[in-house]
Formats: sequence, structure tokens, C-alpha cells
Amino acid sequence: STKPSTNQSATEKPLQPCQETPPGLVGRLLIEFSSPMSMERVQRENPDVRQGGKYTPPDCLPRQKVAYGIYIINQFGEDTFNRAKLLNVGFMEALKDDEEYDCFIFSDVDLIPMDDRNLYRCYEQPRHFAVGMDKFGFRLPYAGYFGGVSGLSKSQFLKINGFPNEYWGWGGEDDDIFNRISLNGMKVSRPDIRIGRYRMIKHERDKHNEPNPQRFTKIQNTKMTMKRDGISSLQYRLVEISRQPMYTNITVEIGRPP
Ligand code: NGS
Repeated sequence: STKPSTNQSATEKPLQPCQETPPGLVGRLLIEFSSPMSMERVQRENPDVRQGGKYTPPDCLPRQKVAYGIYIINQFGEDTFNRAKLLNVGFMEALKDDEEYDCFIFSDVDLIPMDDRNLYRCYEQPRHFAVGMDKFGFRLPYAGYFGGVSGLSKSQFLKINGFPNEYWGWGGEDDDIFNRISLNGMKVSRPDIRIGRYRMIKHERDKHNEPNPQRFTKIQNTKMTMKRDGISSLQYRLVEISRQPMYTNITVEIGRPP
């Protein structure tokens, strides 16, 4: 993140706000997974990134304080996976780091954006970034899809009481988030389908993440459950915070299904 005072010394003239569209974007990126990429090379090629994956543009004043640090939230132990609860933890822990963060991008770890015009910032409405994924033939699988990568301002996130904590195992939690957004009078915004393209790093079916048989009934009840289940009711125990040069790794115990 960026406190304006930290990138501006008394002798320099005040920085101008950053341009709405950053200069130097290249558009479509070549993303392939056949050649291995080392963390050292990522570091070498991004010399301005500071400890914890934090970045501040050196020559302008950022318009938003995106959680401009990278946080990897890792579920401790071998109990059933809970994606949305981990995303809630990410929100809380990023804010503990810097209470000025006002925008949060939530990304699955296996999704790589293929176009740098898909700007990771917050918008007037909650944003769904992953509109065209390779596994769906670069199309939106259904109109209400909100999975993969999304972004909410702090106030948008708090308005929906964050994400649900009670979806254990695979499926439905992203649909619940979509419902929360609609039920609170907001509308999902999206990039152009030609720009919001992603490749997924292929992996085996995850262990401890079986389809949740309760997901279909749960997404029918968002209106009732969102008031009590969300960031307001989040409970977890920190196991480890490890600061790496390019990201912060947070391991957390989040319990198990009742
Ligand atoms: C829907 C799931 C979503 C999921 C989406 C895409 O059916 O959570 O498929 O899944 N909703 C329910 O199960 C209620 S995918 O093709 O990526 O495996 O994100």
C-alpha cells in the first residue's frame, strides 16, 4: 500500500495523481506454463516490488489504495477447504497491515491474467475480472458467474457483510457472493470479454474439497444468512505469517464444517 507521505520527500515537488490508464500497458500477454519460472527471476524482473509484494508507483500519487501487497492465504491442516472464508481472512489481515487499504482483489491461486488492460483496481460496482477463462472456452459460463477473480472496494465489501464463512467444500460460495451483491442493490461490472482472459494452471482434483451437497439449498437462502454470516461473524486463528520478498504468506486455522 501507499501512504502518500512515504513517496514524497520535503524537497521534491508534490506528485501528480497517477493517470487513469497506466502508461506502458502492452495488452495481450503470452501466457504459457511449459517453461519454469523461478521466484528469483520474478524478483529480478520486478525490482520496485518491496517486501511482502508491496508496490507504490514511484512517480505519481495512486488514485486508490488497492491492497497493493500480495497475500497468500493458506488453510492450515487437513479439514475441508473453505474458499470464501479464506478470502475473508485475507481482507482482515491486509487491513491489519495497513488500515488505509480501500480496494481488495480476490484471486484464485491458479488463475493467470492474459491481458494487462484488465486493471486490478476497484470500480463503481463490484468487479468480476475472470470473465473469459480457458477452461470455459474464454466465455462466461453463466450470466451470474462470479468465480475466479473479483474485486470490491472496502465499502462494497462491508455493504454485503463480506463473504460467507459457511460454505465448506467445492461450489456455490461464489454464487452466494453474487446474490449478496444483487440483494444489496449493486450490479456486477465486468471487463470486455476480449480483455478479461485467463489461463488456469492445470492441477489434479484438490483433496479435501469435495462438492458441497448443501450448496444448492444454501444459495437459495443468501437473503436470510448474509446478515449473520460474513465478515461480522468471522473467526479464525493465525498460525503463521511469513514475509517473503514478493508476497506475504499467511497460514490460518479456520475450523471445520459443523
Ligand atoms: C457452478 C458452481 C460455482 C462454480 C461454477 C463453475 O455450478 O460455484 O459452477 O465451476 N455453483 C454451484 O455449484 C451452486 S467450474 O466449472 O469452474 O468447476 O464456480
